[in-house]
Amino acid sequence: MSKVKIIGKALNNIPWQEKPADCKDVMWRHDGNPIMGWNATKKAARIYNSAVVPYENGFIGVFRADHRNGIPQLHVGRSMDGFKWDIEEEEIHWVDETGAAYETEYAYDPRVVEIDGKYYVVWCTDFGGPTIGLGVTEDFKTFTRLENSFIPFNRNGVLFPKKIDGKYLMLSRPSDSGHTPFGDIFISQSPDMIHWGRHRRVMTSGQTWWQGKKIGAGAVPIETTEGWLLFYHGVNGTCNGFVYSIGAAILDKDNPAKVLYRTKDYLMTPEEQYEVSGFVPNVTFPCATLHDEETGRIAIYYGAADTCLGIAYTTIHELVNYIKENSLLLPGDAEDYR
Ligand code: BMA
Repeated sequence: MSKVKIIGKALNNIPWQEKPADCKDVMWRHDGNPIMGWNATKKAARIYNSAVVPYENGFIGVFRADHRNGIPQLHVGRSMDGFKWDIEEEEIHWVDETGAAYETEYAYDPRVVEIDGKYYVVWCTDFGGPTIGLGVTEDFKTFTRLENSFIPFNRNGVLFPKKIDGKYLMLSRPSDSGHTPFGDIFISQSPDMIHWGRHRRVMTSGQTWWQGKKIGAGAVPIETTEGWLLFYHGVNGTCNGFVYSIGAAILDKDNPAKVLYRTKDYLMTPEEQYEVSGFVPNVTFPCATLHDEETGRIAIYYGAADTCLGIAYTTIHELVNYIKENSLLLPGDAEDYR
């Protein structure tokens, strides 16, 4: 079988640890997890569900920080090695396209993607209810808000890193205003990042219990020789609340509305102390990856128990083959992809 490859850039300084000899899984945890714990800055009680990208000689990111009033805001953080982060004390203050202040009451679960030298931030914003906010920065100092992508209620907006057929693509998960006991992953197209349409349902929740309640796109999809690799979260409803695990899917290269394969079983589920206990127990929530085209290494950044940040690792060839061999499509998947 030919080697599966990432289509992208080399990243020689990717945070990395080899798979432990006794590990039987396709994804393994960083042995220094969590990389960020309680009270990382004066304002921030908990930093988790955050997005990082390569920048200059190191890394930069937009971090979800729950302030001590309980309200989440977005903060910029910088790192040379991807493990130790310096988080700005002040949250991001947005301006609109005229330069006037344009803030929201809360902001959470950011994703960041570079498209043609600009960094787009997608997050869950307040717009008469939670929905997808979109903004852009070139220097991580001035952050400009663009039109909110969708009307309420929606969460887990994830932009693709390039246009396909001349269109920007965004995954999202229509929801309710609360903690949403349902949810499938949809995809929408836009010619200009303002007008979104041609919505299609990509993947459904249900059937396998770990993702029976709802699913949501996690990290920005990674382009590979086999299609788009998408890490996502799957939620199990239990007698004692939700459990958030990590799965992955491969979407068609030319039309990512069509899911080709998706993991029957989760890749990772809350097991470690910092994942099973915290502000919200039993959450592993992926929001970003770093990846290296040359070695095929992938580092996944995930929020743990809505309290801290962890890293997990995998490699592209092993993971994609695992997904293909252990795939189960659910009723409704790729039903209307056109
Ligand atoms: C979701 C979001 C996430 C959070 C998850 C688990 O609805 O609020 O930020 O990680 O619930 O609490």
